[in-house]
Amino acid sequence: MSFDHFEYKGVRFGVTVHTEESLNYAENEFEVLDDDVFNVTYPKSGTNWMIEILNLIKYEGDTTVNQCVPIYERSPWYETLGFRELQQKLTQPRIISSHLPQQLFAKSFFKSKAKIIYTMRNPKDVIVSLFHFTKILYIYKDAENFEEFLNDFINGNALYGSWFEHIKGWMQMKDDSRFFYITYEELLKDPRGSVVRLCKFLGKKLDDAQIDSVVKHSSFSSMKENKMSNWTQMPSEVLDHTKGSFLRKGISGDWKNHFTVAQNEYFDKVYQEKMKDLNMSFFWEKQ
Ligand code: PPS
Repeated sequence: MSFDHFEYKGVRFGVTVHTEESLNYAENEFEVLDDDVFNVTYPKSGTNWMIEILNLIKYEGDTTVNQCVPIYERSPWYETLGFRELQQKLTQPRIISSHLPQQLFAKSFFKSKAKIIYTMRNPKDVIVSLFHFTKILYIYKDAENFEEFLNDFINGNALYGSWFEHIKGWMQMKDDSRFFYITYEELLKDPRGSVVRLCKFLGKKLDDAQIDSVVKHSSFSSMKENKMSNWTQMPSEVLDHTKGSFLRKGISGDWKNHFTVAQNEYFDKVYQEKMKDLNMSFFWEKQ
């Protein structure tokens, strides 16, 4: 997976998306507020879905903000260039996105009462989603074949580094009361139950109609129709809308249409090896 990159503390970042300075700001200077809510993910794991859900919860099911502010401005990624300007427009409680691995996260978070919601997705579907995304996002060079792409992913040669290290790093916080983790697959299987659990974690009391509204307006079809959520407002120099959509399929298991039997077996072997020291099992391991 080829993109102009530099390394910050051993992790790959994208030239024009990040700088050494923006990452240093995120890690060492950014002041976390006690009521901040962080939406943290490895890329292509459901970040935008969670932005939509969390903002709808914040506004108790009211869709006004979700329909007039672009999703990437509602909850910007605080490690990226341009965040400082967008930050001025955020209202409390701020909902802030990040793809940073745990070891590079804001130091001030660890002294705060702020909360993190960490969303994970079957890595095979992450690979497929990312593979298609590289065809439309300007920072990526011409898409390689899937085999090379898979090997880059496995070796951590990706924007924001290794998926395996990301999961293992963040799972160190799994028992922290400020940390909530969920999977993309759980969101798909039980969107209402997931929203109820999120409200509980956030201390938000929504009635049934408000919860219904959150679920309805964060569905794949609603987001795909909402021009403030479907990334169609992003200039074509950044996202080539002729080659695909940001909201592509929104399903679980699309990897079965991309992996060969041999690639799948190889990935399972690597997965077991790399994840063996994490004493957790995930829904997707049984698929
Ligand atoms: S990014 O670029 O890292 O911020 O992308 P991210 O938002 O994490 O992931 C994009 C994938 O999430 C899918 N998506 C959804 N799936 C189901 N329901 C809803 N509401 C939803 N919103 C976004 C999106 O389609 C991408 O997955 P793929 O598999 O490519 O369709």
